[in-house]
Amino acid sequence: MKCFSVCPHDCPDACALEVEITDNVVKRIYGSKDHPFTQGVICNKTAHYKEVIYSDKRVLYPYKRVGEKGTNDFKRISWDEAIETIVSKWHGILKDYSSDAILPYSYAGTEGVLNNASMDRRFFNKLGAAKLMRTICSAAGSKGFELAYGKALGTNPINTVDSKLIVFWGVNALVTNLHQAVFAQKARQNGAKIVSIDVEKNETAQFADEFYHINPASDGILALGIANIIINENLYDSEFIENNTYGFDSFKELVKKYTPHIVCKQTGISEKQLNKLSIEYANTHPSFIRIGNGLQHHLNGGFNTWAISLLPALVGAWKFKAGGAIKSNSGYFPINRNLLERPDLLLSKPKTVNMVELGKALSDKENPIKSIYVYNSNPLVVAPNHNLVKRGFQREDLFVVVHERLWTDTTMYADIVLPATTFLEHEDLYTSYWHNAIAFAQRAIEPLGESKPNIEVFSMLALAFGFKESCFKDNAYDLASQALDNDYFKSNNITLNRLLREKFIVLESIDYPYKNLAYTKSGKIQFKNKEAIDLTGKDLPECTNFSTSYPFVLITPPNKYFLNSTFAHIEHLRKKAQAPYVKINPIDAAQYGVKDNDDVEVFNEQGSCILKAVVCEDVKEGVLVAKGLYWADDYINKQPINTLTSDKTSDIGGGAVFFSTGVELKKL
Ligand SMILES: Nc1nc2c(c(=O)[nH]1)N[C@H]1C(S)=C(S)[C@@H](COP(=O)(O)OP(=O)(O)OC[C@H]3O[C@@H](n4cnc5c(=O)[nH]c(N)nc54)[C@H](O)[C@@H]3O)O[C@H]1N2
Ligand SMILES: Nc1nc2c(c(=O)[nH]1)N[C@H]1C(S)=C(S)[C@@H](COP(=O)(O)OP(=O)(O)OC[C@H]3O[C@@H](n4cnc5c(=O)[nH]c(N)nc54)[C@H](O)[C@@H]3O)O[C@H]1N2
Ligand SMILES: [Mo]
Repeated sequence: MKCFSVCPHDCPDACALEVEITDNVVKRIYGSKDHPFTQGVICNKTAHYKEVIYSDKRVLYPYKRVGEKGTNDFKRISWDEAIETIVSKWHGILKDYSSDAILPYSYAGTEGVLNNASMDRRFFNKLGAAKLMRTICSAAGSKGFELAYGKALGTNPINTVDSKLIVFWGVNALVTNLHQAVFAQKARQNGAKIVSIDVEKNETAQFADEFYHINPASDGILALGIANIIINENLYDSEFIENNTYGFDSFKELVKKYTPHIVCKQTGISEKQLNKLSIEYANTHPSFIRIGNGLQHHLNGGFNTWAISLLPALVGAWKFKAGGAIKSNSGYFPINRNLLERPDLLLSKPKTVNMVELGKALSDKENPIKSIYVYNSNPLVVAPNHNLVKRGFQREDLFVVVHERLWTDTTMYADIVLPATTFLEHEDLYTSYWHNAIAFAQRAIEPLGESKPNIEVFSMLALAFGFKESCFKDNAYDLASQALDNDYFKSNNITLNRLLREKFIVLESIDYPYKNLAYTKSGKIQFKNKEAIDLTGKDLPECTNFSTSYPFVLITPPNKYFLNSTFAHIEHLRKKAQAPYVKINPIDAAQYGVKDNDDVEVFNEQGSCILKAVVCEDVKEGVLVAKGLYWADDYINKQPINTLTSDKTSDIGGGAVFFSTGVELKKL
């Protein structure tokens, strides 16, 4: 039997899948050929998803902890006992503390709209639990792009095959947005040039025609330097600017400060390269910039993104179907979040917790968190400042519930572990933050063991708490209909029934998202925005860099063979990814007496991590690159890479700043 599904992973491509099933067992997974974005191609990770479903690390039943935290000593229990234990513990907390002493913690283990955010939000709203700010991925850049455009919407990627200049800026597309790289390759066959701007000579840099090796977090400065040259050379599109933007005169003044001399010193890019890039960008149409997470995961990530995202407005790239930029395209899908999440059920004003600061929140003694409920995330691997997070989870007085597909570094600290279905065992509605196709996938196989989807578990908890609202009885089909319940989907005749018949529907293409329109308060693209004053004291994207007292900046981007911490338990993928390593420039290596394949200790005030040295020119002096996200056991000293990363937050948006991490190095 063949079954349609959609890859649920936190990845822009949201691939449509064909799944071969025999006797309720998944045999093979491949990319759907009919889907205009997937085109029959999927990555080497999802192709191995079978190994997640049938892994011996799968959690198949509810368990309670019987030994010490962290020792993996659990006893199987029934669902009834699990739910009763949670409800009785939480009633105790409600009595002795307050409802916001209970913290939900989730991110994007599944991007399925329903199992990502629907029944869980209803439940925690009604309970009055603490509000989690879900900032770990792209909050800084989202806010930066929004300051300019008001909405997470950019170029339709299908149009980029006709672009003539494609800039991969702080994005390792070959690894993290594969189908955008496929489109870029088509564009190149049609005469386009591909540029990569990155701190590492990574897979995408090698694929590109030209590579700009930039110093970490100096991207905003580069963007303003490019703007300065384009304005000085009179190569900007004054007509487009006049008709579509706000605040250009102030911006023009601002960029005067970003002289080639200053910009080259800060970015490490030569004057010749800077000139070439600026002139080519201004003169080549249509041009398209894919703005990645690399430049956002920094202390100045919001302003970096704001500055870069103004370049297409400066040169009028939005006048072309194949021109513009993509930071995120989630704005394509006006899902009815109010109906799904029911914010009206929240009657109190609970405290908010920024997920980047999880460790700090768990060590707050004045307003203590007494219980955490983790789902769709693996915080003991993915959260910054790992040791502080771990100390929090080790607290004897913290009641920890983890709903998981697998036994992970996080389940180790759970009091109650609940078994979760994989995406092929439940229904969900799928969108994308890159393309414009919506889909509904039915379950392909029956749930393994006693595993249950998120939606069902939160329904059970609501029932056990005696919540009377009928919305707590909704199933995935009810929820999907509610998600599509608004004028946009109605007038486009996009219904659940149609999705069940057709599998996926490509929404109408928005070909010129910012010609004569922007979603900001002024209705214009904003070179200047008063809203930024409250956040930073500045109303223009005045970019600076951060400094560190350590000799190295450590960059820890994702790995080709894993998806964040997912897939990192699969033996042959780990082998391909190699033992956790750190790339170091030959000049630094010589200074520290480090040779290829040496064990080195990378450390800072938060802790230390032992890695294998790879001496190469992929990184500049003063920069180290260590790819993640392996689980703790894969490191010689059992300290995962996030031991070192910063839990500070970005200039705007409260975003994660994983890559603004200072470290020192020692040869072992
Ligand atoms: N294979 C795979 N694919 C994934 C993921 C995965 O874990 N594995 N994760 C998914 C998720 S959740 C996300 S958010 C996306 C992220 O995917 P991307 O948007 O590609 O972001 P990153 O891979 O974090 O960083 C991209 C590049 O930016 C570089 N970089 C770091 N700092 C800077 C800087 O200051 N300036 C510049 N110009 N470059 C810098 C990094 O070295 C890296 O090469 O990928 C998704 N896709
Ligand atoms: N050092 C460093 N750290 C990073 C990053 C980095 O670049 N460098 N990237 C950051 C980014 S961009 C992101 S987005 C985060 C990602 O952080 P997470 O969202 O935590 O991502 P994963 O590691 O994939 O963990 C997801 C977990 O959810 C579980 N899961 C999957 N489906 C379901 C389900 O249906 N129900 C339940 N209950 N559980 C499910 C999976 O088994 C898995 O353990 O990591 C961040 N951490
Ligand atoms: Mo992410």
